Amino acid sequence: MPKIVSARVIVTSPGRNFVTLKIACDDGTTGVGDATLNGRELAVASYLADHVVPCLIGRDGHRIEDIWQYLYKGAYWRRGPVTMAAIAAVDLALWDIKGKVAGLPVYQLLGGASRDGCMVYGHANGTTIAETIEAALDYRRQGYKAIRLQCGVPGMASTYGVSKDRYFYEPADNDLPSENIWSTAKYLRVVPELFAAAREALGWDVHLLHDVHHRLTPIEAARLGKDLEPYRPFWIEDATPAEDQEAFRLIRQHTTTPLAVGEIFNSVWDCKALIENRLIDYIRATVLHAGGITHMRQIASLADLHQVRTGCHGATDLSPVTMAAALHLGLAIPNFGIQEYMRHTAETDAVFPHAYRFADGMLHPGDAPGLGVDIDEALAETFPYARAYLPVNRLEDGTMWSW
Ligand code: KDG
Ligand code: MG
Repeated sequence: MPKIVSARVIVTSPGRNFVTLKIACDDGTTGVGDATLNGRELAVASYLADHVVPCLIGRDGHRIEDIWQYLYKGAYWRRGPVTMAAIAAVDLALWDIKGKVAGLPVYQLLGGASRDGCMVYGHANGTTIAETIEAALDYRRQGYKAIRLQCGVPGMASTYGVSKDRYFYEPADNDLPSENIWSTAKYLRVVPELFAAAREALGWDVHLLHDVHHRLTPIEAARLGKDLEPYRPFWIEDATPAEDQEAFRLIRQHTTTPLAVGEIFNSVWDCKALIENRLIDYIRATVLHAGGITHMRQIASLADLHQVRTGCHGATDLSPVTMAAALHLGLAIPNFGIQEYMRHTAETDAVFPHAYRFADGMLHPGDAPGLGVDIDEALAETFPYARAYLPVNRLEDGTMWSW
């Protein structure tokens, strides 16, 4: 048995902040896990270093399920993004170690490949519709089969989800949170225009997606879903906040546009009703924020029973460790749908060398034993932590957006 002899928390900021756990065993094997929680990174770093690491030393690193249960149930305080990101980091590192000991890529341990690769979607952004279409055409030329479309809202100075950079999008920007102003009426006018222009320019042989970032009430989301139906979107994402899972029933009653939600979920309990009542089509929870491969596999299995597919979160605040783990899981499970792929910067890729590769609109995790990703600790040390926050959203009259 590989006995855990050390576990270190590494905080680094190669362009943005990442928290990584590196576990080492007495047989010399090491494994890496991602524990990044955008804008709240140090809370997870402390949870791990102060409360989890001391409990890991001396344990059998092969006992992944038992360690998961021990950390989840044993703590008494279940769930929540900080806890579940910390548990995920341990879980990913242990799957990495198991794969290395077995000499197999993790997807083989999960049942083997169910497909040749994981279809991904890229982000086409622009301040205007024309700019977004131009970016989308660029993604098409690179072979993407699915593209997310976001554009600025006329009359609004800035829009969350619309990058200043063509290829790299980093929503967490300031030392203190910046503020965006939001108008639902203006937004609901521009998105159907964006999709009409996109179908005109790109045709019908490409999947088009859109992220609402939880900005609408259920009835407003239903309106957007209906208005987009002629353009057959692959999904609209996070149409309304989902703490109240029942809210999705109202959207569902009004539109056949597929619904995706869950990038901020951290447990199967956050989506149980959504899945069992078939109120969504894609579940966006991730191996990082939903407790690792062990728990995400459970969510995916529940979803499979109800014909819901995965469409896991894959923004840049999820490190290449999460991307690798998501690809191993996505390659293996029967109900993989699509994987978000926001490319990391060259600095991030250098700190996290990885085996996954992009070709023909798909990502493949590669065949290196384990997760096929590591952290270059010497390089990581050259990028010190820099506090950064996600922006806050307000309505035009200055109030915080309600539920
Ligand atoms: O940390 C928050 C980002 O990951 C999120 O805003 C990105 O909504 C997002 C997405 O779908 O990638
Ligand atoms: Mg999103």
